[in-house]
Amino acid sequence: MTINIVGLGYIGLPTALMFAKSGLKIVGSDYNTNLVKSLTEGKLTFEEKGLEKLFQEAISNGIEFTTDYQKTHTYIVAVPTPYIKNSKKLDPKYVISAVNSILDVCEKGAALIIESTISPGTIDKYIRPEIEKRDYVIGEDIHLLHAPERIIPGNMIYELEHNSRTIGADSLEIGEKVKGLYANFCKAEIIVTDIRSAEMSKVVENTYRDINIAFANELAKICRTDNMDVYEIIKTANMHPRVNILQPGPGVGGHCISVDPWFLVGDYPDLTNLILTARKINDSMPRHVLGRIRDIMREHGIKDISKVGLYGLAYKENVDDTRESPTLQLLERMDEHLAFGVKIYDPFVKTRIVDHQFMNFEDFLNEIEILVIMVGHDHIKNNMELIKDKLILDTKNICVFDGAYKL
Ligand code: SAJ
Repeated sequence: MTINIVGLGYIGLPTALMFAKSGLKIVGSDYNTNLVKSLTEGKLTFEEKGLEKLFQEAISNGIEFTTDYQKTHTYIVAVPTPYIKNSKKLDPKYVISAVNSILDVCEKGAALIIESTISPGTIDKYIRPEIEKRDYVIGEDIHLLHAPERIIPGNMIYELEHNSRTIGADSLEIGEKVKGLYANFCKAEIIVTDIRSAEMSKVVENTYRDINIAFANELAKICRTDNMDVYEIIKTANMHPRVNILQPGPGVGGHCISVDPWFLVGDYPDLTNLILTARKINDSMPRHVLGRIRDIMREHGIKDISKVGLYGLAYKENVDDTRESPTLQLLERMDEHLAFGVKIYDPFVKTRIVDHQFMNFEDFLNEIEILVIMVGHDHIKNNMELIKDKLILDTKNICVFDGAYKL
């Protein structure tokens, strides 16, 4: 029996490879011809720890990549679910289109498993009607499931195997069958629940983290005004057995934590005061970093913004993913204020995506006086010697020597 994985991005590809490694017959489909071509030629499309090895194993097990959808019995949909900038609501267009393409070819009784993160109620509101339009009976002709992923970029392969997961299904029987499928590679607990609870719990998980980070960021601002060490305070508070405050930083990026809470705000605008405030605090952090850069420039009489270098374009450490990254958010703010010329470097980002981006670390350092650490890549942790003589704004608290400015 073939499993057709639809969408071969950050989630779909590693998931497809894990299934293939476990010995199942896997076909990965994506409408992006270049991506399919690259995978078919044995070239990965993004960097991730352990992915190359897993890719080779999956290839030996006969994984195939194509732009077509397969006629089969099991589909896993992992397409993007962006949000609409103004309304902050989820845009389900890619999921709807994938579901329709599947309905065109699937076998009777097929299981359609949606892994993409969706806002609570999306399946009832947008997916069921697409199926019913075709006079299919849900539960007989098609089985609908939601199995949200939980893996963190940078540690995806390990987490695919070791994180527990949730399967939302209309019927317990089908839910249990799909649980058996995932148990081929997932060694942790798999909980079967209803579809709405699965949708909601996924968004709640990421919102919880967003709120916790917002608290840390707010503490950082409070501590800044009265010259207290926020890291020391969080470390001390976390000694309490029931306290676990996350770390402040230059902002929250990525396609998950900075996006999912908006689904709740968009759908329940009158009920999401805390969630909205947390979002605003985290979105305000790039501006706070700008303020800190201005403080340091003033203190040292530096007037030329091109003497400032931002280290890190990715949204977090040791990944090449730049979606919603705090550095990009900061550059956007600077553009609004007509402040151009700041220099940028990220060892993971090998194509030029912004102005004044350097491809060589030492060239970058030679051009700047103030180094702003936006991302705590291992690369900079291993190169502390090279940056010692700079003025440093360390937004990630990774500098091992005294004298660096903090958030
Ligand atoms: N961040 C902080 N302080 C912290 C931790 C993170 O400022 O203490 C920032 C990071 O620098 C980054 C952003 O938050 O900009 C998000 O990074 P992350 O590592 O916390 O999370 P993601 O977006 O890479 O992955 C999250 C995970 N969700 C949770 O931890 C609840 C992951 O398990 C999900 O699978 C993923 O979202 C997703 O796909 O939804």
